[in-house]
Amino acid sequence: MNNYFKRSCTILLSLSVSLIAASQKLSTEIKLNQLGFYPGAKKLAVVTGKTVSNDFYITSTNLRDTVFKGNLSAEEKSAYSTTTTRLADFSQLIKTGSFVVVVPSLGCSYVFDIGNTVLEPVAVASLKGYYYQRASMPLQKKFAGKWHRSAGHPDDVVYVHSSAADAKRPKGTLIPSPGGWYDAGDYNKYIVNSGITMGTLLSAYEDFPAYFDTLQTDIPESADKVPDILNEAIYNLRWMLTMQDSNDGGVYHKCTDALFDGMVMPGITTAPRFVVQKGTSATLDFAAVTAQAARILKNYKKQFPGLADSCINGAEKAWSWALTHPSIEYNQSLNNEKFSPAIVTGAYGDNFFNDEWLWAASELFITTSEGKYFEVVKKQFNDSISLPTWSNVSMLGCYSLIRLQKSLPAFAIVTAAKMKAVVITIADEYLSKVSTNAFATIMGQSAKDYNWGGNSNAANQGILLVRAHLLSGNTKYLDGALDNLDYILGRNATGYCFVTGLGSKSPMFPHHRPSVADGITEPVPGLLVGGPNKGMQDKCHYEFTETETAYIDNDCSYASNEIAINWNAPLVYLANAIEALKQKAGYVITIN
Ligand code: 9MR
Ligand code: 9MR
Repeated sequence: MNNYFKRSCTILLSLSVSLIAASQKLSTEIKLNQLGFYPGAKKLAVVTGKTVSNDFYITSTNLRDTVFKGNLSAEEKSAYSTTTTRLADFSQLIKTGSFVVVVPSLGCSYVFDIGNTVLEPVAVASLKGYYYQRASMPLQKKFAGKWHRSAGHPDDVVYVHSSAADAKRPKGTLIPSPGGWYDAGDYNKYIVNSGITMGTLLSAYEDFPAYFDTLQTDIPESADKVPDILNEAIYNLRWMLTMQDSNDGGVYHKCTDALFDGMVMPGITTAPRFVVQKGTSATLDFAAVTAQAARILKNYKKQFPGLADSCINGAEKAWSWALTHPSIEYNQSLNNEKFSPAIVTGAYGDNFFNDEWLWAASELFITTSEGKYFEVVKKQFNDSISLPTWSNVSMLGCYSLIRLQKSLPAFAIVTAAKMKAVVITIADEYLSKVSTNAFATIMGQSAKDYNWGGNSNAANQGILLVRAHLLSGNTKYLDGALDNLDYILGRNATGYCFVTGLGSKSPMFPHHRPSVADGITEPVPGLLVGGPNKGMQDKCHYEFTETETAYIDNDCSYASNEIAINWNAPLVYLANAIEALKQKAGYVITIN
């Protein structure tokens, strides 16, 4: 038996009179954040089964004590599946403890908690997730627990692929490219996807430095005087630095096998590794990350001698390369017609570069104050910027300019103000549509939210709302961000808590090579799966196939059940931002 029923209500022979016999059984038709709720925050469960009465109850886990009674809202039909919903709102309940929702004739929900620290587990586990993705080093039992493993992919010597060959580094040249995180369920390392991931994690730190200063995730570096989120990011940053060709500043698109490794542990693979063609998106994403890292690491010069300097030098060299190669696309299928061996791993191909220019220019401008970068920001910025994805990174630059607006020169203030307006406009639109969504979330207001890695849309929408909250001080935006975290943790049409190792019903079979191959029942913890994806590109057998239910907890399903560093990062941001802000937002209640 897996963890489905880990925390269900206790089955009792005698029940209090208010609860009918059916309450004894766990009902998966009651969907809610399976970790729980802060005492001072909104508390919603969604009932997707047919009910005979309008009542719901919140009771102790043994069903003996009823602590709250409420009415279900009228039935609504969801826009993106045949699911019908009724909301159970128990926001007024502020008593701390472990409870269940009971709906007569349906049964009871998974056990959830009300408490001031209920979301700490997701904040910590999502960040710790990166440690488990580390290439080239063994994961010790002391830090990795039962998921300890030997090192995988040393990458101390990798080939310069023919697509990347030039006079100074001809085909077959060997370079070192060790370390970094595996991208996802596969064992390759991609600069473009590392870009948005690092930008999101470094921004989490820049937005909440005091909070992260004390957040411990029990990684090998935890004993040093550096915040763990930076320690973790630096592990990948050092790898990224190896991906720049020091001869010209260009950055290789990825460090990869030619073919995906099998579903095996990382330590046993022997296929040769390659760095492939330098490209404009990889090089500009690299410039953005290293420019941002440089200004953060300035404060850690003692701990990391020379690292901040290497970063800013790398960023400037990358920028120069991009100026002379402004639109070099990494087009894998075209390359495969010309070069061998053919490379068939993740493509992260992108032929639209305005957003990478905007992001790199923003970070370089903030770090160096040089006007030439701001010229590019001004040229590339327009009001139509939208939620970030790996191929659309404009917003990351805007977030940074907004964050650091106080230190910007006067001539940049107007642009930063326009960026703020865009963020607030999008946030207001999200909130205005909450009532049109049957799960009362921002996620799922559009069918487009359910694409490959859609769960990261939920988290990225949450970040945008956190930013709107930081800009305005208005708690309604943070409440919206929390609604999307509730989505990720169980208040969704599938009823899954989408983070491995958390909640009562979470993915047991992610498309994640170590989790498949390690012989351990529980998957590697703290990893966010992609979630419902109407594309179902993997052609696996899906039990449910509607837009918001097209998810299957099967390791076949890389289109709905893989994990990826660019999906975990916004979850790290969202969960930790909410933790950092919970006191001020009034979510925490201390009863003496
Ligand atoms: O494991 C791979 C996963 O990381 C990718 O997201 C996915 C799509 O590119 O491909 C997976 O690899 C599969 C490959 O594409 C086809 N043969 C089976 C591989 C494992 O399921
Ligand atoms: O997240 C990527 C998604 O947006 C693309 O549609 C998909 C197909 O190209 O690839 C996804 O990224 C995968 C990458 O190519 C290889 N590693 C696993 C990534 C997550 O599935």
